[in-house]
Amino acid sequence: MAYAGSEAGGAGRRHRAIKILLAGGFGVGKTTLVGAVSEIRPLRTEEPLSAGSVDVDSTAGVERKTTTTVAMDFGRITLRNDLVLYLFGTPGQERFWFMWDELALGALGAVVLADTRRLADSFPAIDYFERREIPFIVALNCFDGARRYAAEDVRVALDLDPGLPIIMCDARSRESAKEVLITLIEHVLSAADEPVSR
Ligand SMILES: Nc1nc2c(ncn2[C@@H]2O[C@H](COP(=O)(O)OP(=O)(O)OP(=O)(O)O)[C@@H](O)[C@H]2O)c(=O)[nH]1
Ligand SMILES: [Mg+2]
Repeated sequence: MAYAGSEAGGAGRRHRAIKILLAGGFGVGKTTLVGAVSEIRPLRTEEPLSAGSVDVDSTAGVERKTTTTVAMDFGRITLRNDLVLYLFGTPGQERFWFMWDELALGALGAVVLADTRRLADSFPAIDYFERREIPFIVALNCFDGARRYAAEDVRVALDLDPGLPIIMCDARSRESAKEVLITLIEHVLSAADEPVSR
């Protein structure tokens, strides 16, 4: 499989394939977003929530949730006819985080999907990408009935840099999910333009 920045195709046609990660806390809508935006039937690794999980993983706000991702979600989207994104959704449950290092290999950037009702669940993902210097944006999945917060309030709560994009989205909507991915690509490109500070 082609990863970040790889190019394929001959005779003047250059195709760029970019690997993007989608991370965030348990049940924030990662699998939903990959399913909404992918033009291939997404690969999913859903398993029923076990009885043991009930005490560990809060389903507050997503009470109807019955399954969880145990390895990854995988989808693909063509942004332009020469630009293809491969989207890897990470598992949200803490006990599967050992998968993240595998999934992060070769990733050009990441989206941290967050639910404002459980904002603190985003910290491990934010911390992970900051430590590895993988560019990321934060997308707030606006669940029905959840209170809306201004992006700047979320920035303060999550202690995010001023230049880091924070956008609202609906993980169920293809157009909204696409906008999230375009915002990330623009952020990655603008970060690449910045002079390296020493
Ligand atoms: N109302 C509403 N429900 C949503 C939205 N996004 C996801 N859901 C629901 O929320 C639940 C959790 O979504 P998932 O996509 O499984 O979340 P996840 O982040 O992949 O969860 P894990 O892999 O277990 O961490 C599902 O029942 C979805 O149908 C949304 O934007 N609005
Ligand atoms: Mg999932």
